[in-house]
Amino acid sequence: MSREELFDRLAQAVIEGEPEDAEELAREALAQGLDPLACINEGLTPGIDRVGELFASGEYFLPDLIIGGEAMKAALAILEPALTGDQERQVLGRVVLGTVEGDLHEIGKTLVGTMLTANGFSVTDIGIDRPAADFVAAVKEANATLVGASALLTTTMLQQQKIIEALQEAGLRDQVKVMVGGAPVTQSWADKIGADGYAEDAVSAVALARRLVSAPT
Ligand code: B1M
Repeated sequence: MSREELFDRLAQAVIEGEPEDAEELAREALAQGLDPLACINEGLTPGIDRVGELFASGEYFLPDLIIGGEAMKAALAILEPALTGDQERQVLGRVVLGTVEGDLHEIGKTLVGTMLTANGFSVTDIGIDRPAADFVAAVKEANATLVGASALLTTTMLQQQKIIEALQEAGLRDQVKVMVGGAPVTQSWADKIGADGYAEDAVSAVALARRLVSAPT
């Protein structure tokens, strides 16, 4: 199977909601020596974006969204360890990462965490649907230098602002840089709420995190 055909079939497995096919194709891609990040960016992501479009246009319903997400997760479970590798690295910074309160979307957040880990950050992933207080507690616990808040819904973006306010109230705002992301989030939103940075995707999240901790890019 050619590289393009494999990417196309990965996308199709997500669109059709076939976790087993997605997993098998991911294994095949790695066996062929394909770059796991390219499999994600050129196969899985166009697939899940198409699922989102079909949902938005009313052709897909919630179960389709769920099974599309499951298919993407099944393939990521195979591809992500290949991104991380197992070399020992110098820790560039300690990151507390989570999806904000009221928001159950985990795939993008987890991918950002994997990429940060793969690039030398120590990541405490506090999960999904996490209130601002949990971010604050995790910053204290991990003595973190960076906070990453993911939000996928226009209604939950507001929680990113709550996290910044909670860090201020806890006297921790000077200790940590805050980065925000997620499909509806923009640079102007990040500026408006006083975040230190916005990243559009997992690759730019790594570049941003490096910049925020002043590591060479
Ligand atoms: Co939901 N959902 N969903 N969903 N879902 C969206 C986000 C939506 C755009 C679909 C649509 O209508 N087209 C829409 C939001 C509309 C809006 O508010 N603007 C939507 C909706 C409406 C809903 C529900 C309300 C549906 C309902 O119940 N009626 C509901 C809400 C539940 C809740 O959270 N309270 C809901 C539920 C779900 C599922 C749980 C079923 C499922 C998630 C499964 C899971 O995560 N385990 C799901 C899915 C799969 C999607 C879509 C199709 C895909 C999201 C995804 O995983 N993308 C999504 C449409 C879309 O985005 N195309 C949609 C792949 C992932 C790699 O990308 O998460 O964008 P993404 O992350 C990227 C970047 O955004 C960035 O880097 C990542 C990697 O490149 N990034 C960061 C993300 N976080 C970052 C943090 C950073 C930096 C970068 O720094 C900290």
